[in-house]
Amino acid sequence: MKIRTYSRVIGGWVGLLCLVATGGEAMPLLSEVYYDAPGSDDGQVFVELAGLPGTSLEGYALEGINGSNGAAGPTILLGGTIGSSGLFVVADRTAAGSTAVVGADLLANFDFQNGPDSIVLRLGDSIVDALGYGVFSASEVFAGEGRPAVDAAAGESLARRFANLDTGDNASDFVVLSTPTPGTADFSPVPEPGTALLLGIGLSGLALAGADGRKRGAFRGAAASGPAYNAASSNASSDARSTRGSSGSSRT
Ligand SMILES: [Ca+2]
Ligand SMILES: [Ca+2]
Ligand SMILES: [Ca+2]
Repeated sequence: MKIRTYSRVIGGWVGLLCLVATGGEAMPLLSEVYYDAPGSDDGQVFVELAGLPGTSLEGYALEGINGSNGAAGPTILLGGTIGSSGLFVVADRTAAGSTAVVGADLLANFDFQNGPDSIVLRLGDSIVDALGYGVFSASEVFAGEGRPAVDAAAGESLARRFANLDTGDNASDFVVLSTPTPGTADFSPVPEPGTALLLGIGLSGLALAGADGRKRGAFRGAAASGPAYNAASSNASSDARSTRGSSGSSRT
């Protein structure tokens, strides 16, 4: 079972490598971001990365990009190694040095803004992955990929839809989770090339990802049942967020 799971992990990352071709090795990706807890965000919010177990995060950094003016910050310098789960959780710490985020791998003092804003994952000066969320006006700065993801409501997170797939379009790659899941993930099966879902989200690179016959790319061999993604919630949030986006960003 474990061997099979591992082969899935490797297979998934081989597919990803073909898709993103970032230069010789599979990079970690943003897996989930939780930037707006109900009420205060202090010690509540987190960013989850996904990558090959054993990947060192030395030299990587997470950085917010302010949607209203493009300013960078906060910047979190990463360290440590992605564990056997394939996930790594960076959690906000309180002034007292603790966090409410269960299973945090690294604590830092940060609070990414409620949208429209962006979060980037850098290796040195190179951007490895980026997620912009919310409704950006013409004068606001989108530093994500493709189209922005929706802006999750307070208490909800944005999570990558497919474990081994980064299409470069945040709106396609991220969905809203009604319940954030730091340290765990239940990725959707990657659809077959030519399916309605595939065509609907424009994942032209899927033929590469599925070329070895593996349809599922969960790092952790998660159960094949449907994910906990809340599509209804996502739609509702989309409606509410237009209003919020136009009122500007805030940190709480
Ligand atoms: Ca990406
Ligand atoms: Ca998660
Ligand atoms: Ca909040």
